[in-house]
Amino acid sequence: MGAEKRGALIVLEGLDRSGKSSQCHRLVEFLKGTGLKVEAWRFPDRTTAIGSSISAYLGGGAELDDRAVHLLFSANRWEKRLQMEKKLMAGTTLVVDRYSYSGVAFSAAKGLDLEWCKAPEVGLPAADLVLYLDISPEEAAVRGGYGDERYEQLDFQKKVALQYKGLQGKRWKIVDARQSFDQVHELMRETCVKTVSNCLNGCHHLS
Ligand code: T5A
Ligand code: NA
Repeated sequence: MGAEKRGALIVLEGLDRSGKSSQCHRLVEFLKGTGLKVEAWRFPDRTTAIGSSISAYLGGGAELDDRAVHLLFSANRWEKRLQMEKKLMAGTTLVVDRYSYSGVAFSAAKGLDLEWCKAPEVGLPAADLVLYLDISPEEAAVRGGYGDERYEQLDFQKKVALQYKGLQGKRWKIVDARQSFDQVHELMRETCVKTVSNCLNGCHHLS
């Protein structure tokens, strides 16, 4: 995509239980309230055939090779690519709960080669803004529902946190996710409004 006028691709990333889903919905409601066209998306999208295999794996009910799982997560994004691009080009902003960065961070934390992990993500729509909900693995672990799924283990989350650090780039904003629900939302608002406005005016720079 070039410098067309379009919606923004805003991604929320962070450790399990950092508050992504809660903040994603809150942010979408806020942006809608300003009159923008905006939708909440999430990956994995568990509603597709690929997504249901991922869900079975995450729930512990299926054993799969680590590389096969990695490619399933990536394929789950690719199967949504056309729809994502259409929405963005039509001026709709997408607030996405996890994206390629989760794919890379979680698989690399298992010990898979970083470049191998990144390769299948190349060519997917690029995020205009990545909001990283920053919380220590220890603090996330005491939050509700922790431990229900495969990756929700303290030692593993520490490795994921290290991988995320290595992925941070210039389109990232680090948000202190230890704050209250309302405070975290406040911290994200301004930069989101600015990003959406840049995209709608065609002032963004896509690689
Ligand atoms: N994965 C994902 C990969 O390995 N590769 C990939 O490519 C992708 C896309 C499932 C797993 O898949 C892995 C990563 C994950 O391990 P998921 O479906 O996004 O991914 O996981 P969920 O279990 O749905 O979500 P999370 O565990 O990541 O939680 P969230 O969305 O970060 O947190 P949220 O909003 O649900 O909140 C968690 C709890 O904390 C409380 C909430 O009330 C809730 O109880 N909370 C707060 N408490 C205090 N202060 C605050 N500010 C709070 N905000 C929320
Ligand atoms: Na979530």
